[in-house]
Amino acid sequence: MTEKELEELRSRALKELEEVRDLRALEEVRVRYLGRKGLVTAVVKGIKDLPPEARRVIGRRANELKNELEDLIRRRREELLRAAEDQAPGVDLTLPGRPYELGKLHPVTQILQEICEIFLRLGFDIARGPEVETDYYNFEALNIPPDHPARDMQDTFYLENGLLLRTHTSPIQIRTMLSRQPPLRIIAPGKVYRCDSDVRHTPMFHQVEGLLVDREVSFAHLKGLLTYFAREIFGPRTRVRFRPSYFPFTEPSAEMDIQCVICRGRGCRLCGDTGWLEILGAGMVHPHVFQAVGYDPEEWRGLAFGLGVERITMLRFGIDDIRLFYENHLYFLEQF
Ligand code: 2NM
Repeated sequence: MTEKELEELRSRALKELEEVRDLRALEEVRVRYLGRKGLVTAVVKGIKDLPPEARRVIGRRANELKNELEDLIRRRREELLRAAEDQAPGVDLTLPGRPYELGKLHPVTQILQEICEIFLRLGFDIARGPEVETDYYNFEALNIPPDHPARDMQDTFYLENGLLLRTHTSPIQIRTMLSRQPPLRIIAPGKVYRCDSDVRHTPMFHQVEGLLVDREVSFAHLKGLLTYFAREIFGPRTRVRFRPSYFPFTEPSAEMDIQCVICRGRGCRLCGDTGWLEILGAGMVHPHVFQAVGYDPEEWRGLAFGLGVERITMLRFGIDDIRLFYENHLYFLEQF
């Protein structure tokens, strides 16, 4: 850096300052010359590397230029603020702007995505389907007979046209099996509806169901897959157990529990002193379901499972009231 170059830098800075018409442009000039990576700042920083005789002269001139520019910029800012005050009296242009807050994904959405990602990594495809369904896809094809309690008016929202709101995402599996040939690995995430509303139930909630169809699929695969899943969601040390259960669309059927996230198995209010919490239902696809979709039950085996996303989300985050998810209070939602 020579004295001449420094003089040129000064002329440029003065000219640019002259052309400034508003605070934003002024700030741009300030940053360009005096900012952390500014042109004058660079010169000042470089002084120590100059030969001793240049260091004295250039050093003094550079610091003079820095002080001069700081002074001019401060004066120009006051001038612009005064001019603005004249045009809009009473408006304080130095007030900071309104904070621009970022939104967040709903906790249920976060966990829904996390669940889907676990199964995507394992090679499952995501399948989707309509929320308005027919009796056939929602019940009949799933081996749920006409007199089954799950069909009760209490549980199902029936529409005037004979259609209904799906009560689980299983109709997606039925539609997928009808349109694709095995082997098959899918998960079906989505909203489901049940005519049920109290402290523990909301009329709409989210499910993820999974289905794997291949030639040699066993109950051991089901247990291994779901144990892996539980440890991905609740941590690698999570203990699980399987209990026999009943679903019309699977045989045999089971429910999986994890050791209580609060008392770790000792017994507390959350787990009803059992030490265990139910997190999903599962089983081997019933031959009647395969017959309904035209798969040969002698050739193909299927494992299937279904879980409630709100329930998993509550256990993961320690939320004790499902209604909090749908009241839209920011103080609740901002925490996740
Ligand atoms: C569950 C529990 C057990 C299930 C079965 C099927 C189908 F369509 F493949 F037969 N889909 N989902 C299933 C099995 C769902 O939810 C608690």
